[in-house]
Amino acid sequence: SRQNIGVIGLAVMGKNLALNIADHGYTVSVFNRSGKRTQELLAECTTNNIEGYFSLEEFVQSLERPRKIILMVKAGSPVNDIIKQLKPCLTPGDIIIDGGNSYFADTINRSRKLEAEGFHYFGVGISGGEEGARRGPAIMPGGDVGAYESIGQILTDISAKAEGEPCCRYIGGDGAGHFVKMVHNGIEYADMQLICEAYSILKGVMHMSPSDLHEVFKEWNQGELNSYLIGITSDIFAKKDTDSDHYLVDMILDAAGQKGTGKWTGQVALELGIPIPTITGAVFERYLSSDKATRMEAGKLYGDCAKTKQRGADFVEPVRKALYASKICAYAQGFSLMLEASRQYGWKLNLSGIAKIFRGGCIIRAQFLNKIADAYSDDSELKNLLMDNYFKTVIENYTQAWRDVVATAVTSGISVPGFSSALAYFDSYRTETLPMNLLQAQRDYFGAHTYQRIDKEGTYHTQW
Ligand code: NBP
Repeated sequence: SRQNIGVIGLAVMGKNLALNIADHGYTVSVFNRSGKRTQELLAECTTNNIEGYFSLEEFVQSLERPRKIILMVKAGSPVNDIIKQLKPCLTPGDIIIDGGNSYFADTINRSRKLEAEGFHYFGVGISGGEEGARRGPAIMPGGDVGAYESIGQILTDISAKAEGEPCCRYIGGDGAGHFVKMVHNGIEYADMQLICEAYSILKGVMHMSPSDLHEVFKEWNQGELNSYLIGITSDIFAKKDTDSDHYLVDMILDAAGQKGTGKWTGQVALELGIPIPTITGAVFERYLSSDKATRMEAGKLYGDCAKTKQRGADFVEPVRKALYASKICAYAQGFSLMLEASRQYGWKLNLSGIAKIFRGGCIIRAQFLNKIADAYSDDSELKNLLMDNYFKTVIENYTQAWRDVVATAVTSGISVPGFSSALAYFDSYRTETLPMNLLQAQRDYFGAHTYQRIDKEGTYHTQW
């Protein structure tokens, strides 16, 4: 009998996903460009549910129809290469599923082409890294809703479960799944940056050691900040270096890497006209950090040009509040971006459902996603999370502490692009009268761009 599903690409993600699918009782055929990875997987696995193939044609022939083939290859041209090689072996109705981190616009193009040729194409965001792929990732499938019936059960079975619910649900047409995964990663950038700023402040103004910080984050993880990222941060602060008598975190070079999904989120936000300053700020801060040599030079040039404020133990709680309030703004930005993309691309995204998917398997999994899910299930047309009652109450209660923390950091010369951009986002968002009357006057002055008036209808131009 033929196999239920195929996986192409057996690096970290594909291999673990194949094992996960096999664990759930499905039979899986696997193929990799270089046979070595296939041999390794076959040698390593103990299940009878996996069959390895060394020819793409035989691999395709081994699958039941409609064929379901998951690609877990590097994003970009490898996906095009594989599709090109696969097509002659396929039959109309077969389903190609790209589970990698492809750019959503590429997915839209591939999807249109293949659907026109009679095939089905899914762009599926899969989050959770190696461990997620093996034990249950968050899964965001985008593609033809009819074809989803053939793959939905398998994807749901292998996904993470949060509070008993699968972290997988149909997201929308063509690029929707990859778009949502991209925004997930953008939010992840912001979330990580905000945690790093909390660390920077606590270290800077309270001289906390890694073991103090371990305790602080451990406690924070018991409350409303409870999340995977806060949990691993607490673990990280407890880890001693094996090559020195320091904590490992103190021995790690402060130059951040990235793979580009944060950058894409920023680019798309600029195109769609949605402000996400805390997310883009996090991307920029990684860029800034990566040139350590120049920062060292500038550090010598400017020396100590700010006087560090000293704060006592009662400053931990304001920092926690500032972190939570900033985090709310970062998520508000990411969800606003999805709302606008949903409108412009016609995806009809269910933002409550998406918040629920993020609760398990993925990097930003957190308690507070339940609050976001509630906000959008109470009002699916909600313009911004800041307009929701629960979040309004938190921000109102925390805003004084938040301002105090940002002011302390700024006075002390501690860079807090995340905390401060989130606060500025909130302040701009809630300000009825921004100084853009002046900006409109400037535009009209030098470019005759015209302006509108507050007291009467029409478009005006002045000879300044
Ligand atoms: P990589 O992104 O490192 O890709 C390696 C795989 O791509 C290998 O199987 C390789 O085959 C195959 N490949 C390449 Br490269 N070029 C190819 C081509 N022209 N034709 C056919 N196959 C080709 O693997 P990964 O880290 O497992 O990630 C897979 C996907 O999942 C990526 O899109 C990634 O962004 C995404 N993702 C990764 C993570 C993570 O934590 N790593 C998390 C979430 C999503 P070879 O063995 O013959 O070189």
